[in-house]
Amino acid sequence: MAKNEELPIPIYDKLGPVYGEGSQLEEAQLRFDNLKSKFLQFFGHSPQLFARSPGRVNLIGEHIDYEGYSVLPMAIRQDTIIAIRKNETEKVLRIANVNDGKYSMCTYPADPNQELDLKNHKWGHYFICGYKGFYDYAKLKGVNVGQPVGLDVLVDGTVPTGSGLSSSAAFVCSSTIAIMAAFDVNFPKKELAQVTCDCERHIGTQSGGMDQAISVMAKTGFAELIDFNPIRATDVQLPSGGTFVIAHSLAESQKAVTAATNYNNRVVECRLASIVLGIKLGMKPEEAISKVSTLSDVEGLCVSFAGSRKSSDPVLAVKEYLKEEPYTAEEIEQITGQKLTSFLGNNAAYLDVLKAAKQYKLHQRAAHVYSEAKRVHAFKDVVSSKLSDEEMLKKLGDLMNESHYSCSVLYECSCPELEELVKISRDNGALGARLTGAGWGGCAVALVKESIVPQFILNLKESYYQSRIDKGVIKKTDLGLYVFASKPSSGAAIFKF
Ligand code: NG1
Ligand code: MG
Repeated sequence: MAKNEELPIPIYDKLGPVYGEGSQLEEAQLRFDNLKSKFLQFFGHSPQLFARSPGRVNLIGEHIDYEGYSVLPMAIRQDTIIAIRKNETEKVLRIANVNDGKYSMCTYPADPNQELDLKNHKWGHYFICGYKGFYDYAKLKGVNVGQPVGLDVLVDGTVPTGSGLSSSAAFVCSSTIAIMAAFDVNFPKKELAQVTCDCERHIGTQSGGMDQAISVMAKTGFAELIDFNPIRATDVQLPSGGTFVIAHSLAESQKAVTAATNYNNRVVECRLASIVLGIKLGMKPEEAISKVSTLSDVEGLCVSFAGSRKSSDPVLAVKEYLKEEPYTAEEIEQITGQKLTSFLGNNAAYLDVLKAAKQYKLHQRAAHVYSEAKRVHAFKDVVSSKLSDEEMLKKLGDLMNESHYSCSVLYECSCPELEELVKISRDNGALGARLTGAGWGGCAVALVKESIVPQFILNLKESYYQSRIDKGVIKKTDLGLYVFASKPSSGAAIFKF
């Protein structure tokens, strides 16, 4: 039997295989009916087909995908659904949203070579990422898709934006898949995972491939261990008796807008840390600059002699070779013998980081990445061990807490709201709780004993959300959108009916 990642995106003629049964299926049916009738209203004809791709919650392995390390997310039920139709008469891309009060229609030329105006961020840009990605890949594979035609597109997303649940990947993946299906093409999942990861970078964030990989490859009932280079997904069966509760801090992290000081800044710090570490571990500066791009690239060189005992633990090498005080650009340039702009300057996003940064915390960022990479494998090992479910859950919770500490203290990607939410979660019986996704706002994920989940959610409502409802930050009736328990859901799909 072909492996999951080798298979193409499944094509269904009904919703059941993805949305199950009962109220969930009914809800999905209503959404698709609404999408179909609104499409007709907007564009005057019916859609050709539909595509969906889910958001995800990352259980452990934060900010390490772009460093080449494995991560462990699961897909959630919230997703982006897209209706699409080729339009041979009008050569434009018309991208509309069912929520047209918040997201008004965007139009773009039907030109796969267009550049996105990043200074003028529009929600439709994410669709164009998929559009460019599809054409680039079709060309690479020698698939003839003819002259560009117009596309009519209607989007309905239920993944909360700026929440660390990857609404962006749900949108980019469903877009790419809808376009691909509209051209009657279907690529294997692992190729799509790579294409969508690469093309989302057109938005400016220099992200890793976790979100797209899980969105494309997820399977109902499983979290997935995602490896990179090459992309691979291994099913992870979570122990019974535990549930993951996702809670939004209500601080929205606008990653596309704050990239230069937050997300991309950390990508650059890791890049610099890997080069400096490579040099300290014996590489020639020119060699390190040309060959090393991630911390995983230099892990093999990491030998340290702390306490006169030889060790190949990269965390110890960081302690020995990277100073704790932040580095200035000049200090790094002295070590590398080159201007930072000369080896990072060909990437506009990196250039923005260099302009904004005053110093670089190489020790802390590298310490986080190497220790977090170990925690991912520890998590996987616990799940596959012979421990009782109860013991497993306790250990998984501990690992999640350690991960949060590292994100918060070493990677500095938390924020006061997330700290409060994580503390409240633990105070109310969570076995572990941590920020999830990029951070600087967005959601926390807590591992909670199944038996106390309803009470846990009630307590969170009381201690975290009530004051925010009173202040009018959110509506009481919307609470279910901000705090919910989640089971591992399925990956991307195409619907033709
Ligand atoms: P979020 O913020 O959840 O979309 C981002 C990156 C991931 C990963 C995490 C941090 C994008 C599209 N995704 O996720 O690749 O690096 O942060 O672990 O930016
Ligand atoms: Mg995202």
